[in-house]
Amino acid sequence: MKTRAAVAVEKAKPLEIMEVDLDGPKAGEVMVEIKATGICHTDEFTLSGADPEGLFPAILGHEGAGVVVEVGPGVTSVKKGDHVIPLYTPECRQCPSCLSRKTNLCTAIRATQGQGVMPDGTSRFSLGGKKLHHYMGCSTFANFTVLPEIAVAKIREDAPFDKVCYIGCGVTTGIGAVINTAKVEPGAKAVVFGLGGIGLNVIQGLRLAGADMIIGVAGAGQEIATRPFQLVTGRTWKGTAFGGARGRSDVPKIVDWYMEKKIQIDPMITHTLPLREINRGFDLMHEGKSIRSVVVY
Ligand code: AHE
Ligand code: ZN
Repeated sequence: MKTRAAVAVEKAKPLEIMEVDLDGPKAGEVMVEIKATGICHTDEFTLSGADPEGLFPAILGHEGAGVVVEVGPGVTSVKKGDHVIPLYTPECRQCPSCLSRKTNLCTAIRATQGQGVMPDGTSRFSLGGKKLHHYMGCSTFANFTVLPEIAVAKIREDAPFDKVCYIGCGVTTGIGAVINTAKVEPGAKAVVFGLGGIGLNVIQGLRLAGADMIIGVAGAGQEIATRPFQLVTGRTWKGTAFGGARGRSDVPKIVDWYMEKKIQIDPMITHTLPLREINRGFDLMHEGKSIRSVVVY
């Protein structure tokens, strides 16, 4: 079939809106009609050419929400009509990483995902017979995309796509960094470096966790340093990917928190654009005028 998509034809060039070919889902895969997608700095990082895993031509985008329109053979956990959020960190519940319960970094399909292809080593996207790469296993800058079943989280049907798409990356990373990774306790004091699309979600995570004092500091690109003594005496530095969240298990709960008004999303979505204006979303990010731009199909 054909689908509209914003294609990253080569690095550091604006995305090009075009019709591309999309093959149907194979075994264990689902086709999703993407209804909305956020534009994240990681899309910009890859488009700029700085990402060591960046491949071109590709269909970028990893912060989406949509509806399952077709399932391939053997798919059991979702069905046509289900509302889903694509997961760049999947959750297979079978690989050594998932079974260890020590990490959210499922390794089931990480190798092929990094090569811009589906788990069978091929791409579902093409243009004039030539392969287009998938991106972060999601490619949400296409109106229709194909994902492995283990890389979609089924969510409630009353959640608005143009808001909960942000849970596909920024919201979950920020809140999860506090709850899952730092395990912040009530009464804690916290300093947040950088108040963009992630940092603001770290702050609302800290409020949820009951932090006493939250300090707003530093701009993007600045570095942190400390005396080794600080670490020697017990402090730790930690990184977090997707907020330590296990996507299929945790993302539906975060959608519930939004619907129950326990967390906010709307004030951080500063711009909503049609697909043909997606490059303006990148411009707004460069100019520091947006927190999150969301593209609606
Ligand atoms: N591909 C890059 C790294 C990009 C990166 O750090 N990705 C984050 C998600 S960013 C979301 O906006 C991540 O979770 N990575 C873990 C993973 O397994 O991809 C590189 O340096 O190669
Ligand atoms: Zn992101």
